[in-house]
Amino acid sequence: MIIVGELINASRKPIAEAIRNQDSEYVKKIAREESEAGAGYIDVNAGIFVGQETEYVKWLITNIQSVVDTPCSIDSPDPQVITAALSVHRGTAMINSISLEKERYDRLMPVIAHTDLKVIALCMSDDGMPETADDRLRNADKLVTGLTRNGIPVGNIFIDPLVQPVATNTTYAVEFLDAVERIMTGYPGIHTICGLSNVSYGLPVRKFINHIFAVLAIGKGLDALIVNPLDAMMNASLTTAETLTGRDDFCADYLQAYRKGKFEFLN
Ligand code: THG
Repeated sequence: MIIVGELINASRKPIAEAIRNQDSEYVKKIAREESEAGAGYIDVNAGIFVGQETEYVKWLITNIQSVVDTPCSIDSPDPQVITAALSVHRGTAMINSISLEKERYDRLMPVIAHTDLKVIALCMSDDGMPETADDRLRNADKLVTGLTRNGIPVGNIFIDPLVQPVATNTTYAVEFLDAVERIMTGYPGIHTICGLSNVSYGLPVRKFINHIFAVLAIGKGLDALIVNPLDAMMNASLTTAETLTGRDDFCADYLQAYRKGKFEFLN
């Protein structure tokens, strides 16, 4: 499982505060913690700061990269922010994200074409969010075709089918899960990724719903997640789900997690 650590997001109060106060020590501490907990990428999002997003994303990346080698996932809908962020990022970043929205697609594609960047591609277009698995597959197919034609190898593409709240429409979770399965079988070597919090929007005990949903998605082949890498229960669930779905030879990862005390919180 490829983990993208979600904590350096200005929609979280402590990060917004740290940015406002230019508290680089706090940002570095969270980056170290996410990296040590096993994040393969550190998501960086300053989207709430309209007009200063570019400046703050660059500041965050520079601070993160002063303490860890883990590459960043540059999380912005704005191709100009992503371009500026890439100018300070060293190593191979993840782009979060491209979509079929025309302006975003046309402005971002030339920036990422023929690079070895990892690219998250959202299954949405100017027609809006996808509802059904068929909507997601139609969008995924256009994205894979466009990205590969622009020299992005399929193995560097992370399709985000987009999670919708199950409280809004009880078909939403199933349609998402079906899409994951069809994308993973239809495009060998591709990755699928998502955030989890939208699925539980409007329901109580959200964290529990998010955990179960992650496990179900792993059952369909999901191989990357934008999550809090410090969440012990989530980590235990993810490791175990991978073991139970045939992705852990000799149960080696499960046993290693056990030896490292990752299941002790259950005692
Ligand atoms: N897909 C893609 N990118 C995304 C999302 C997605 N980026 C943003 C978001 N969704 C994923 N990132 C976050 C970041 C913070 C939170 C949720 C999603 C959040 N955290 C809680 C908090 O801080 O209160 C809880 C964190 C915790 O468990 O401790 O709200 O879907 N491509």
